[in-house]
Amino acid sequence: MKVAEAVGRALYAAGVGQVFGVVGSGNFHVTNAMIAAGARFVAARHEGGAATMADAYARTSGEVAVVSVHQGPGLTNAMTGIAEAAKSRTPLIVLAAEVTEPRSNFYVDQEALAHAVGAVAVRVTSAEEAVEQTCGAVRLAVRERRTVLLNLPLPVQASEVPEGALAQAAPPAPRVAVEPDAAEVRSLAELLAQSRRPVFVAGRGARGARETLEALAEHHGALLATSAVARGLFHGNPWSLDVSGGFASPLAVELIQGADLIVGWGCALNMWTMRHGHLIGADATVVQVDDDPSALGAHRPVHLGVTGDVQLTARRALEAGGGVRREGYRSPETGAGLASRLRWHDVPYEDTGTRERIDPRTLGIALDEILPAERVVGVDSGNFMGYPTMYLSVPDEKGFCFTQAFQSIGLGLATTIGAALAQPDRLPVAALGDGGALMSAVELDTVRRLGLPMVVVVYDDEAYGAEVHHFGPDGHPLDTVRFPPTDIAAVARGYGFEAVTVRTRADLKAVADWVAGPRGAPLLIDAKVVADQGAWWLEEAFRGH
Ligand SMILES: Cc1ncc(C[n+]2csc(CCOP(=O)(O)OP(=O)(O)O)c2C)c(N)n1
Ligand SMILES: [Mg+2]
Repeated sequence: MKVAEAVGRALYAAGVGQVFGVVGSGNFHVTNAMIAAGARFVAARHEGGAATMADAYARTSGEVAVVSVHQGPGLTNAMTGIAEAAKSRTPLIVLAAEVTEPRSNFYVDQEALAHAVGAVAVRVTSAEEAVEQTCGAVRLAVRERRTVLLNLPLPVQASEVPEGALAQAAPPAPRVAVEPDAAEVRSLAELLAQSRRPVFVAGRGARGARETLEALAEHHGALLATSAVARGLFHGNPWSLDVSGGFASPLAVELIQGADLIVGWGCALNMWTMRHGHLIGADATVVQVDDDPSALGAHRPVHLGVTGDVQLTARRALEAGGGVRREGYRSPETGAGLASRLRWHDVPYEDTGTRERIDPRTLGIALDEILPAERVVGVDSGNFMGYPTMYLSVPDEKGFCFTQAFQSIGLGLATTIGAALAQPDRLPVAALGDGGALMSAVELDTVRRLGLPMVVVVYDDEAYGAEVHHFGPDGHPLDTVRFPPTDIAAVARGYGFEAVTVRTRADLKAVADWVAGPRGAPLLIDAKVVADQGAWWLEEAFRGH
């Protein structure tokens, strides 16, 4: 057996069942070996899409995924998606063929590329060590939550592995949950017991810990919020504030600002989630719980940092808590406010729509009603991005996939494909700007080919709205960021989609008809949106750079 085949089989034996990619000569055999072993392969049309599909799949399924690329340009095409995954600490294997001869056309320093974007580089160096090195890469991805580039040099791929080499391939032991220090747990329990208006802000690290956090919050009368990446975690809980940060509703902002104790659970408490600290009251005590000690206080000072797994720490704090259950922040008045005024849907606004263009808020409210609630929403970057995040509700934390750590446009469609494949029973909804949609349009082909029953919503302002709203008010020329109309519905039909151009609320009838069935083809909604005003969450983005 050649190394290429052994590596593919070893990856499958190590627990990787899903591979995305664009296949060229250099990764042909290794990818086929994964498929022969039992893995599912999805061909993307661009490596950038493949990388992001794998990232979103890994995030949503909780399993390590592989993106397989050709040497050189296959890898450079994938770099934006790899940077996003690495910044998000997605356990992902980037399986890349590699040329080691600098005069080859395909040569680039692949190891340096990985380092440049925060990924770890590993190389298969010999036939003897190929299987162990492959399993080591998976171990690193799972245990350290890293995005790992596994370089497969062409000469090594062609060599023969020793007899029985695959016998040692096995899935890595899972990451061990970090037990918190007892003294730190005591301090946390004391702060909770003293607090009168506690708020929990849960991040990606809190996924899977819903019930324990809810129990602890109930004991101390805490309200529950999430960062954007964990949106949906407390869906349905009457004390949930939904998302904290730029997309938070006015009532959520008011209540978070009124907290006397904020506990971040597996959450960076970064400038987005805390609006540059604006959401933290002057006298509020801030606590952060994270199983990675380097995360504690990394974005803002905290009064107490607890190194520990979220679930374990919450459980220990519950055990240490004692005492009686308290009302805390859960007064009848707060409850009544949450029931009637929390949702963006409940916030009055003046509809700015015309016969030619729909108000994006009106669009969001209508789509939220029309589209089935069992959905998974992927969001691209741009001025529009708050609208789907604020108006489209999601059933749980797996219903929202937010690949925004690198703030790249063009990742939203591939994000939704990856998240959809991990949850085939849900309606996938991709929310894109016209800029991001046209940048990534090739993957409409992948949606159609896979038969995904996806709804793609394009918030089409015929511009890079983010830039228009940033520079327009100062009178700068905007010709570089405005475009003549593109018939994106026609583009989608070319890829085999059903498509509708939406200018008014009434045009959404076509969406309701599609939902009613049989959903034989995916649907693209080219929503010509009003673009008079910049979204205020964007101001935050420009402040933060
Ligand atoms: C890959 C990449 N290129 C450029 C940018 C800068 N940028 C940020 S938002 C944006 C405009 C996006 O336009 P569109 O998708 O139509 O969304 P809109 O802002 O109009 O709502 C651009 C070009 C970026 N973030 N990422
Ligand atoms: Mg736009």
